[in-house]
Amino acid sequence: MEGIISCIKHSGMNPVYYVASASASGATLEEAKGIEMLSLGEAVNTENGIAYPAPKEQGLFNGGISSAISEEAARLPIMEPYLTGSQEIDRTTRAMWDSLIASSSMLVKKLLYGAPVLVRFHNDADGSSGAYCLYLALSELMGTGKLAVKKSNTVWLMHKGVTYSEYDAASDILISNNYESLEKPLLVLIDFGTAPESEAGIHAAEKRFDILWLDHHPVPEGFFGSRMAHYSNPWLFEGDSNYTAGFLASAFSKTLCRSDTIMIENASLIGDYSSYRVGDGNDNGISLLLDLLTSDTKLASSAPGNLTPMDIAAVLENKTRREELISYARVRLGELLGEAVKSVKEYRYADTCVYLLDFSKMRDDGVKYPLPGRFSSKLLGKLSELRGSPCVLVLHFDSYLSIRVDKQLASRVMLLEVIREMRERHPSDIISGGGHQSAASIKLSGESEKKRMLSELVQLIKARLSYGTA
Ligand SMILES: [Mn+2]
Repeated sequence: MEGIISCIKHSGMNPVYYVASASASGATLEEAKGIEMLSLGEAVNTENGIAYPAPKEQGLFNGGISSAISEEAARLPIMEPYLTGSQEIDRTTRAMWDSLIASSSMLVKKLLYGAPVLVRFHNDADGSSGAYCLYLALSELMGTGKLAVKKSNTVWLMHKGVTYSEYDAASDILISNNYESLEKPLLVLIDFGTAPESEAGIHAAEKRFDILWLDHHPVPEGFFGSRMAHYSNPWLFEGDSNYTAGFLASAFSKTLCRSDTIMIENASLIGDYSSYRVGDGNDNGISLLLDLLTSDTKLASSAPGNLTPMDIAAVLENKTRREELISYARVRLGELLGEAVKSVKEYRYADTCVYLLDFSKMRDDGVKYPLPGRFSSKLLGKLSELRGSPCVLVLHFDSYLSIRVDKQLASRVMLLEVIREMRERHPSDIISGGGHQSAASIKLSGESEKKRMLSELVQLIKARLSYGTA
């Protein structure tokens, strides 16, 4: 096969070469070893997985390959939007489709060049289900040969937190430095980052990467990301946070193939308490499982501290292990909820109630599940159920505060406004804060001011609850 070296991976003993070629049937990418050092852009012939420099007179030229790749990138995405039958979801999907197709073309191009693709996803049921849907689509595309890429350079990274920092950018650039690539590397972000605090990190990353960003967090006014070519967020397309990032990533993967991912989509909707979830709204087990695996990575992951879609696939495919982990998650969650209900402090206010919980006291060392944010959502549900009316929960765990407002009170307490006010008052005590209007978090710079901050936070929430009763 004649081709050109379009990417070189340097991380092992010997470099691995990625050879892009074009034939009558389209563009292809294969992996090869070299018997001598080859350079990026060099014309080669490959035979049995070995690449040899092409004779000078062969007359290969880049132009043919690059136009074959561009044609394929334009041809492969499925132009018909992925519809579910739910009017609200489908309206947003239709509005966003052209933009998803454009991003999909870019991804196909990167894959055909063998460029490194780093996928960072938020470490919860929503983010991980999004990464998993993308992984399934890529596996199917490559497995069926619809995309003639023998091996992609995709790296999956679980992301802890709601912003993309300069530190994250430095770490991603370091990973990408293992590769030399004709085509700019691609960074895919799923379910996090929509906050002004991500700006420095994203700008640093943009020097090295093209960025494909799928998020559903509320878009702040004047947000820099909205101007980026491949930033997709339902808030910009007649939707809101109910259209989860996991669902968005699933819809995005449907530009490439139409495998059935309804169960995973629903796990993302359940995980983020979306009003679009189907069924009785109870957990379908998969959402609980993803919460567990992303919290306690040692249960399933192949690399410490990280979890990949391949790790998730291994658990989902093993029925015994899957059931065992789901039931473990249920039992542990049930126990902690029972304990928490007894330990919360209660501040009654007008027709509602603000609860405060010190979660640090409740977690044994070593067991990370459930993480405080996920737990606070579940606890709010339990407390509202027991009280028989909607309420608010503030949970604190070391310097981390997690706030949850029952959706029925969402028009009275807009958490992103509460957090903005807190930050204006205490710019040096708060490192970061954000999320959704009814589910958000604050990271304090330390614990010395925690008590004061908690009481102010409760006061601010109470004040807002009172607007609605006036
Ligand atoms: Mn989400």
